Amino acid sequence: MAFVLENTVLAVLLLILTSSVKVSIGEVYKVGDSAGWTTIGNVDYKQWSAPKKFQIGDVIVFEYNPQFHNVMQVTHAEYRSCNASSPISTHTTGNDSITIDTRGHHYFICAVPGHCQAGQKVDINVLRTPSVAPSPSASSVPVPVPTVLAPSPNYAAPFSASNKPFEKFGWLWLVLQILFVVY
Ligand SMILES: *[C@@H]1O[C@H](CO)[C@@H](O)[C@H](O)[C@H]1NC(C)=O
Ligand SMILES: *[C@@H]1O[C@H](CO)[C@@H](O)[C@H](O)[C@H]1NC(C)=O
Ligand SMILES: [Cu+2]
Repeated sequence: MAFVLENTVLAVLLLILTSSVKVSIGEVYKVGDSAGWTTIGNVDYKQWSAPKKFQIGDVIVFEYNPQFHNVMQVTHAEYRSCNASSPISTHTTGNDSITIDTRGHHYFICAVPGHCQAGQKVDINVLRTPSVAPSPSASSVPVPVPTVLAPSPNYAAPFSASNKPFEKFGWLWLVLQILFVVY
């Protein structure tokens, strides 16, 4: 019995470890995939974003011809009404990488007249991460990874250090919960 228990703990720990590693690396999402950010071809950006599990630290890339389009982050009401009169932020390079660093909805529209109305608008919704402990910021900051994806080590380092005990405690808590359910 003890042997089985130990194996279960190990398996669960491994599972949680691998899943949390996956969570901590920011994914890069190109809006519209190969179509990019456009009004051509009636790209359904709702359909594009709906199945995606966006996480904090993910990078959203808008690729477009800056002569014809732009990117503005707006509020929900402005997103719905395609109102670009007071954007939260404006991006105009044609190759804009936006790192998502808060939970919830992030609404983006093209402010060129008619484009948002034609469907050039997207909602990036970051849900709660299911595999990490319920601490205020533990899951939110990507652990610095030695790849080009690591967004800013300077910012991430102090956080990940201070969150270590929290994360460990979270795993332990999860394991105990699972064991409690199993036995
Ligand atoms: C657009 O949004 C701004 C700021 O939110 C608001 O003052 C303005 O009335 C809105 N315009 C329209 C046409 O809804
Ligand atoms: C956009 O920028 C990324 C790096 O941030 C680069 O890899 C990519 O080739 C660029 N795309 C275009 C069309 O310039
Ligand atoms: Cu446009």
